[in-house]
Amino acid sequence: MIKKHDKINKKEIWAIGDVQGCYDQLRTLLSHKVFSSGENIELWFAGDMINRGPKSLDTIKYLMSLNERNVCVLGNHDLHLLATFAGFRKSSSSDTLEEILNSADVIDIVNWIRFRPLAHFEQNNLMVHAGVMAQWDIKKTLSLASEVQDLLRDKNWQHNIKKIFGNTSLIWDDELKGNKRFRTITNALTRIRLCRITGNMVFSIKDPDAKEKDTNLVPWFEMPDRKTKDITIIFGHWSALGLFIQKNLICLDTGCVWGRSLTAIRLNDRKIISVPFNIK
Ligand SMILES: [Mn+2]
Repeated sequence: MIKKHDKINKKEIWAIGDVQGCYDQLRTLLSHKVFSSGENIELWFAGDMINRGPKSLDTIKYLMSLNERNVCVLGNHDLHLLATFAGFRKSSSSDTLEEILNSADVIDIVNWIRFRPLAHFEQNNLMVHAGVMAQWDIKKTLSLASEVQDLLRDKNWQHNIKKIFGNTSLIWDDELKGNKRFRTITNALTRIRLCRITGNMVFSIKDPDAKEKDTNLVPWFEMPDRKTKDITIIFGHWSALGLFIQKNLICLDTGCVWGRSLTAIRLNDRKIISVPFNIK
């Protein structure tokens, strides 16, 4: 007889990097034989499911059609769609969100997106789109993520959304209140790459080797005394870093939307599969 916990332990979690509307590549990736065993497989998406790529509408509708066991955390581009829909942010020339905004299903899509989490934690794995602040332990990370999730899930979310956009404050302080607090949480979870050693987030630099030129700059995960060091953190957002795997860190943004590849990793054994942007 199979006990319930045996079944749970057999679960295979596959984490997938930034899709950004690369629907054909996603479907090709998921047609790999490793996904054919079906029901014990759970897919985790590291955010930025849409925008910049060619097929954001197909991508989001496909993700919405997946079983509820699958997990999508929100990235900056997903939040940008919500803010654009709410009229708070304008589309930029590089956006490819019009097909969603003009879709007859836009309300369902927006409502689905705004109920996704900003952080997901299970079996000592934390998935966020970008990163976490050094001072946050796992309990605090999840609790802060839920503060922003509550804003997005509220019936007044279209009013609330302006509270999460903006670059102040760039440094975490437990005493932050109101919009500064919400912005700092959102920026860390969905936009962080490099920090000053003082803890200030820096958004103008993407080069992972920037620390070679400026020793005050460090990737967020190399901040001293980071309180989540014992947890495996799965993230995307940093295509210049690319596939980056250490004992407790997995970056999965392999820049499919920039013509590179879409990557999935099985968390159980770290088997990797990937599909190039140019599918043969
Ligand atoms: Mn991103």
